[in-house]
Amino acid sequence: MPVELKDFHTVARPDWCPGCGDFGIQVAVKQALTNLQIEPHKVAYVSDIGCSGKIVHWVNVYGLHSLHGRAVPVASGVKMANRDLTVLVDAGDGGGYGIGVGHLVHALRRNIDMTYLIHDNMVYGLTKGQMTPTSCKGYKSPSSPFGAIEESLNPMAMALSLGATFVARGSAGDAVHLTRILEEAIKHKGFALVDIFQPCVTFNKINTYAYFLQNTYNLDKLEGYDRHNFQMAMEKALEVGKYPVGILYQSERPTYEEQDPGRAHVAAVNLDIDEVDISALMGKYC
Ligand SMILES: Cc1ncc(C[n+]2csc(CCOP(=O)(O)OP(=O)(O)O)c2C)c(N)n1
Ligand code: SF4
Repeated sequence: MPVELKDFHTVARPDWCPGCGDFGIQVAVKQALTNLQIEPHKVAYVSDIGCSGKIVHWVNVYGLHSLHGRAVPVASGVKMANRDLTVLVDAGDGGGYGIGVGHLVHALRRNIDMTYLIHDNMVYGLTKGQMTPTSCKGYKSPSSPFGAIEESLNPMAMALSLGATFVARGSAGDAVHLTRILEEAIKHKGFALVDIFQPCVTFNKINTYAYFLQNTYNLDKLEGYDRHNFQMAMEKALEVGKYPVGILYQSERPTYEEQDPGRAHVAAVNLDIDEVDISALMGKYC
């Protein structure tokens, strides 16, 4: 039976603030999975803590709401144990680029096959609007009342410099374009980072839907842009002024799991353990 959009709906309804950009991301995820005809039971969706993290409650697939900053290691374990699953991971910019940035660095190096969606609203949404690593310099918030002193993090350039094989940016306000990006990210063999501009309509009154509309342009419409050209991608990532949205970069490199010695073709979940004798091991502890 063909997979339909409604297969991904849940009975429970999201409790995000009306107008939150997370709605657009949720629609795009469901639509991308439908377009790719991936059955719900073949998807594992791991999330961080935050408003963004609640997404796994409202997409009808295997979901795991993990710890703040720790969604990537949990998802890595899922993929290593069952490589047949399509693994999606979601986090906010606080979880993904703040407390969890170390895990992102190593995930980029490892290139485990999964898609990492960062709901980049440039604030900590769930804890009421404090600045995050992607807040613009000068951004005033409860934790930066005189304006953010630090330069904001450039996740696109960071990912490229760490050997990323898929780097993209989308906008929650354009769910159609975001769906196309997510389809490519999910199909990509390796770690795909998709940063998504996601307006937090309650706490961020600067980086709004209108702001992102005015300050982005679509890379797909840029004549001559080659997403397989690292130099071009880095130039775009470092560009000052408007933000490019679309797939900045894609390349091929063996995944971590393919290179895992002895287990290159066997997921742990498929190992035949019936004949394994653990009595000697157990003897040590009895
Ligand atoms: C280890 C840990 N530190 C801090 C918190 C408190 N906390 C919960 S959500 C959150 C921030 C969420 O912001 P972000 O990751 O940007 O996601 P958003 O809510 O904006 O989607 C924080 C600091 C926590 N739950 N666990
Ligand atoms: S606080 Fe912001 S990010 Fe959280 S649900 Fe409301 S609008 Fe969305």
